[in-house]
Amino acid sequence: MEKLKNLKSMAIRFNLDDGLSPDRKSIKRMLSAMEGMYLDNEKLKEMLKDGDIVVYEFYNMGLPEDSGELGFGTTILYPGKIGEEYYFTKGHFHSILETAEIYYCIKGNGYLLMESPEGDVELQELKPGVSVYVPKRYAHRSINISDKEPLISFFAYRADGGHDYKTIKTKGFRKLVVERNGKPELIDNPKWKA
Ligand code: PAN
Ligand code: ZN
Repeated sequence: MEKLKNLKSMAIRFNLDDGLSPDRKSIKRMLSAMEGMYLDNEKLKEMLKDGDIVVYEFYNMGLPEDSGELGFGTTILYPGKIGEEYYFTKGHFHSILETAEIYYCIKGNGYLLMESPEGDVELQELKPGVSVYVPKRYAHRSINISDKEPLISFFAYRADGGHDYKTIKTKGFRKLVVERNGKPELIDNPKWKA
């Protein structure tokens, strides 16, 4: 029994219906924190007049940021659109660019949009039971294309990878997923800055 103490294992519960954990507090990304990230920022501002809302929430287990550790948790991305753009997560590169990541979709429907600094774009559909491997060097963003269900995924990556949000915030992704004629479409981002 003594030895068990040193294993420092942990069991964290994530609810399969709502993606939330009763064991940890989630980080909530409000609509107000997404200012300037969607194409139609005027629409976002208009929506904010009716009050702030949670666009997505996710977990940070607070593990030491050591190369041997893993950061993991769920992301719950709620359904909605701003203009013709579906709700998405901010998206980021990892500070250690050579960091890969695993996503495993539990619920909902959407996409994982990925982009390398050289401009290679990858798009993978997320639906329950699908695991997506995000290669090292690729920025990544979740997009929820459902109009009613949250998109829930589990993720894991090296805990010292860090997050670089600045590049995406200032340049954006080269591509966007928008709804046209009731269907998702991948388009060039007219606001993308080289
Ligand atoms: C995920 C994301 C999470 C929230 O845990 O951090 O989905 O998205 P943003 O971080 O882009 O706001 C992950 O990819 N971690 O590395
Ligand atoms: Zn990541």
